[in-house]
Amino acid sequence: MAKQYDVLFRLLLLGDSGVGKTCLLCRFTDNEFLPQHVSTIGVDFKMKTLEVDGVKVRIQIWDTAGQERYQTITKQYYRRAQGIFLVYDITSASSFQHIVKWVSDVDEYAPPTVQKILIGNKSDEEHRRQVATEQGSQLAKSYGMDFFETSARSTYNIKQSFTRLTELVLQANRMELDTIPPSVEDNLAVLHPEEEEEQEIKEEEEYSTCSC
Ligand SMILES: Nc1nc2c(ncn2[C@@H]2O[C@H](COP(=O)(O)OP(=O)(O)OP(=O)(O)O)[C@@H](O)[C@H]2O)c(=O)[nH]1
Ligand SMILES: [Mg+2]
Repeated sequence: MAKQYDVLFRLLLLGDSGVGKTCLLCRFTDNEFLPQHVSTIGVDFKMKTLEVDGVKVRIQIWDTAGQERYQTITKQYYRRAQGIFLVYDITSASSFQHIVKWVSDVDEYAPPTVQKILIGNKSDEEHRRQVATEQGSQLAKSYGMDFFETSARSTYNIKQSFTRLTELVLQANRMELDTIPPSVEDNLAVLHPEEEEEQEIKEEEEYSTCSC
């Protein structure tokens, strides 16, 4: 049967509890918004296929719990990520200050080639803003990352930010993809074979707790 995608990448959502990681993911994959905060337990994931630069990219997006007590579990997922969203909440100065700590965990546990972007979520809550857009863009610049303010509630910049991180991961892996001979069956997906993906999903499903 023809493969529905060319390549599979894993993206990870990190940031303090309550910044809106689960809502960003549910908005992107299912176009839904959850008004209540149901804390993620451990990790959860969702899949979506995007077409970027003519390549069909299947993305497996891992949503992690921001709560401290799950961090032993969530850190085990860093090493297999090719792209990471570092998320803070524009109405929470502490969630912004903690980005430094999230970045240092990523430096310690994720592969050095991992692509990162900074997200300031809840941009619809302008009246409660504690972090200026300029502060977010300066911090992103200091880390050499792209920066987006988003709103899972209004959908602002949701598709753009997921597409941008996917593009960055694709660019970072492009050389590897281009060196695979076109005659190889299912050529691009050879980087991350489907069998491996299915096996891993089975193993990982025991953690799946999505509430949307
Ligand atoms: N106004 C507004 N509220 C949002 C937005 N995104 C999320 N929220 C709200 O923020 C709260 C927390 O959202 P979650 O997505 O559950 O947060 P989380 O980062 O996944 O939290 P943990 O799973 O505990 O790490 C919920 O009440 C959401 O409705 C947004 O863009 N705008
Ligand atoms: Mg969550």
